[in-house]
Amino acid sequence: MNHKSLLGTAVAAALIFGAQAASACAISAWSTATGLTAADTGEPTAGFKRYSGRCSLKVTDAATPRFVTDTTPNNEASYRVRFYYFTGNISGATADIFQARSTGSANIIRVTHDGNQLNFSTTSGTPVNITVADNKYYVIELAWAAAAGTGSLTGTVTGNSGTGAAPLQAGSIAINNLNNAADSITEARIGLIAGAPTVTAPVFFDEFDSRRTQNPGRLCRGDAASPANNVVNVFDAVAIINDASGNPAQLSLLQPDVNDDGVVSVFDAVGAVTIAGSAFATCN
Ligand SMILES: [Ca+2]
Ligand SMILES: [Ca+2]
Ligand SMILES: [Ca+2]
Repeated sequence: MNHKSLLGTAVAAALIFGAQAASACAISAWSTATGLTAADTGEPTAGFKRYSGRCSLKVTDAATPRFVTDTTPNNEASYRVRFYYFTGNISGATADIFQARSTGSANIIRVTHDGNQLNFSTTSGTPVNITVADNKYYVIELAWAAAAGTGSLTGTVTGNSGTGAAPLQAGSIAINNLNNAADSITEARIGLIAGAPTVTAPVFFDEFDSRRTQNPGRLCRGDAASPANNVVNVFDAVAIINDASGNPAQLSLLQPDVNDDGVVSVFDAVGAVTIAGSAFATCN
């Protein structure tokens, strides 16, 4: 997938880590991998913490760079991205967990994690810190644009939502009025890309989606019963209980981890029931 034509206004460049069926997890949707192989993807039954579907990407150490790259972007002046990040437990140094780069290998968008905070920056403007907890899933949503005086990097970090109905926003990014018309994006990377923190508990990545002009949006939290209907009801709670049973045949192919702790348990089913009785029972 080295061609550069997929990223359209309405076409998702969704790069998952495996088919949504009982097949092996993979990184083959990505253009290249550095320090990672298919063995770094896997299912919950093998201890992999996924947000959606059966598979996710695990990074267990940062001694050498470990990341996957999407070279689909083609000198984009507008770029929207969403991915799910499980924070693990890292310390001692700051790691780049996301980079969107130019043809000259400059970081146009950079996201780092030091074990306590995510830091969001672009080529100018004031970087933004957002505090995150260890061992929780967060969805990072970013929108970037190049322009003379009106360029911007905006976005949100949402996660560690517990079993309450409302998803919790950890923070937002609003870096505006940038003179960045010369910037463009030609590749994106996720992983522990640079920096060498101590990784006491691994980090995970899931459900990367990037587009030119549309926000990919978040997946429907708690919508766990196939087929996806963007509605959370008792059938989803049942699917979560089935997932929690540990039977590989009963794994949810959707989003059973309501409380964003990386494992599926009865607490997630309780959360789904709470969502079902709330204004969040229907996702947009
Ligand atoms: Ca997944
Ligand atoms: Ca549902
Ligand atoms: Ca959970």
